[in-house]
Amino acid sequence: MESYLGLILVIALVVVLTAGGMFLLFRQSRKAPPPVKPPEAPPLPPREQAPPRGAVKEDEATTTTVPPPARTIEPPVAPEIEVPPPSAGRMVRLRARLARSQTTLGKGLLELLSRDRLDDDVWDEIEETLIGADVGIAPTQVMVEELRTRVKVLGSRTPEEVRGLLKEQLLAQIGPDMDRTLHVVKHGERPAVALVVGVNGTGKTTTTGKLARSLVGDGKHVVLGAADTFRAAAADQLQTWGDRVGAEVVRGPEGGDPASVAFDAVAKGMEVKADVVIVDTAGRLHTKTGLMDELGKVKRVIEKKATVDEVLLVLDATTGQNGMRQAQVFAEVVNITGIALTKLDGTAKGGIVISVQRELGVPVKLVGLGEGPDDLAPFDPEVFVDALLGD
Ligand SMILES: Nc1nc2c(ncn2[C@@H]2O[C@H](COP(=O)(O)OP(=O)(O)OP(=O)(O)O)[C@@H](O)[C@H]2O)c(=O)[nH]1
Ligand SMILES: [Mg+2]
Repeated sequence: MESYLGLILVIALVVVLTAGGMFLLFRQSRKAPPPVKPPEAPPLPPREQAPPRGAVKEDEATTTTVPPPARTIEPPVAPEIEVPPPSAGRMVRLRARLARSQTTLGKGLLELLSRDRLDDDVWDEIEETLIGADVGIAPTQVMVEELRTRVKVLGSRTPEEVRGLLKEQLLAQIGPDMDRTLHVVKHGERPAVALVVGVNGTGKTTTTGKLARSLVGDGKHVVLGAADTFRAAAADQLQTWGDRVGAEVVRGPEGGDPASVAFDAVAKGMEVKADVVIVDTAGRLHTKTGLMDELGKVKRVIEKKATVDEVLLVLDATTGQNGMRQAQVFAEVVNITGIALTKLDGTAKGGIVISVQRELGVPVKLVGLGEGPDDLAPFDPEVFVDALLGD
């Protein structure tokens, strides 16, 4: 009996131990495994700050920078002052842009005029090419008439003769003798003043900035006036241009009086004995008449203090006849002294140089040939025609 009891006790002990062990095991398996901590991601390399909106692109080929560009923005450094290249020889540097965009005009005409037989159909095509490139109807007729006479006299033509003929006729229409100098020479102690006008989007602010660079490159002390108070971004855009070349920018509150900003800019120019003050204006206001009234006022207010030496009308070469009509409206309000023809790199209608001068009776003084900071050149008719026709 006693041995039975012992056996039962042993069995009970075994059962209790087995059950306890299984219970522990079961609890263990129901517990979620401890979360595995992912390895720490390596810290991201410090990123360079994105350039501000409307900031200009670097043209490394032509711009020297002092001091060498900083890689990061920390710690904050003073804005770099660039040393832009001078204005001379710019059009030669940019002629490839013209040659590329004006192939229809130049090469097209060369090909047509080189044909053995120049019948009426060919002359019609020549006429269409000129009109299609915005040369304008009257100048086209003069050119075609001249070319017909000259070709008759010549008889058979060598490629050199055809090229010479075209060059001569295009140059005659462009007016190689027009005075294209920018009036930016100071009057004793008083700075010269240039006013930049035009409809919105034509490239006024960009041209003002590029011109400031180019004048700084020519050794002039420039002050800029941000008289486009229509939107705050306009003054910021000009400020970016000014900062890059160390040109002071005079600005006013958004929605403020543009004439008063222009006046202050001229006053600042006089105070710091600048050579040139360039005033950028708005391309739009709430009403069209308002804009024209405002421009007239800006000019009159400046004239209380200084002479407005140059009124540059900025015209977008891609807008053709439409742009020309707008130009007329400006010409009636302010006495335009020169045209800055922008975006010539983006249109095949280079003939607008001829028609706009004819319509407004004012020379093209500057041409915009790209969005780069140094893509503005003093207009040189000879280089222009050579670029159209190729060497
Ligand atoms: N391809 C090319 N683009 C140009 C040229 N000139 C200006 N632009 C571009 O035209 C656009 C408009 O230029 P802005 O200078 O802001 O024009 P704006 O006349 O001041 O415009 P608003 O202030 O709105 O009246 C910008 O994207 C410029 O980069 C040029 O010669 N060639
Ligand atoms: Mg602008």
